[in-house]
Amino acid sequence: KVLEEDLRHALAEGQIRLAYQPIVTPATNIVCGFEALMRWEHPEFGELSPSMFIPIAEESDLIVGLSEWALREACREAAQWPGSLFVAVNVAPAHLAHNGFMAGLMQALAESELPGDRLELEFNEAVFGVSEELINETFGALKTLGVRVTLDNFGAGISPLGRLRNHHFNKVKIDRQVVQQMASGRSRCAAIGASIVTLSRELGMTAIAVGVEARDELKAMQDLGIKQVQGYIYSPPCGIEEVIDALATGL
Ligand code: G
Ligand code: G
Ligand code: MN
Repeated sequence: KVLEEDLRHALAEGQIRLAYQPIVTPATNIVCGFEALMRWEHPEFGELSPSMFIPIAEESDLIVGLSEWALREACREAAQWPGSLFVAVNVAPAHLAHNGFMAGLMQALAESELPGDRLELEFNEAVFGVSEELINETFGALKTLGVRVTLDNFGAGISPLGRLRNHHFNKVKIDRQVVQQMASGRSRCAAIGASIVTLSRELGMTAIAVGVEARDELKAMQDLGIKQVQGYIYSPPCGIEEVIDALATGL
């Protein structure tokens, strides 16, 4: 409750910012985009992770405002990056289900002048709590803007395959736990990893691996033909200044 009260003022007080983690093509080591990850610099408790405060925001009325802010801020910052680098933004289900979602998104693109095809939206499995009709209608509108959609944390939970049949995600992000298990050399884990990659390909989705930390994990992902990798092996999430410096001096 104390945190909820603090969170209510955190945006206005400028305590919330976005960190960015590169997403890399492993064959060439070329960065193709960044995922925006929220950070809260709490005046008393220091830096708080979103895994701690996003659930608080979701239980209150704060999540839509935070999620809208993240989308606008990410578009604004990414518009300054060179070339075709994309930014991936996590979108809370309540934000997607909110009336003003598409209007806010179009405004974020218009005011930043970020081309739609440089924006990706990440949804975790909780998005399947939103009605099929609304998801499809919204995904259709996003597609006309060129905005891509990613299913986040795939393999971590129940992963309803029936819903994958009905919705057109452009990407699936393989969960860190699955990545670790895939590299463990256990055949049952490898089978699950391989089938996620096959399923993605058959459904026309790009598979991306997240949370890759070690060389053997990276090798396992490359052996499976995964074209995009995100994890500490390349870089942790960094502040925007560091990202801009790195983009200027070469990554
Ligand atoms: O960066 P970190 O590993 O601490 O993030 C923890 C979780 O918080 C991740 O699962 C991520 O999806 C989620 N998260 C990070 N930033 C945002 C955000 O801007 N919006 C939403 N809805 N979730 C976020
Ligand atoms: O939205 P999503 O759950 O995909 O967010 C990715 C989360 O994973 C972020 O909170 C980020 O800080 C975290 N992360 C990214 N790379 C690694 C990694 O290599 N190892 C671990 N432990 N966490 C990671
Ligand atoms: Mn994510």
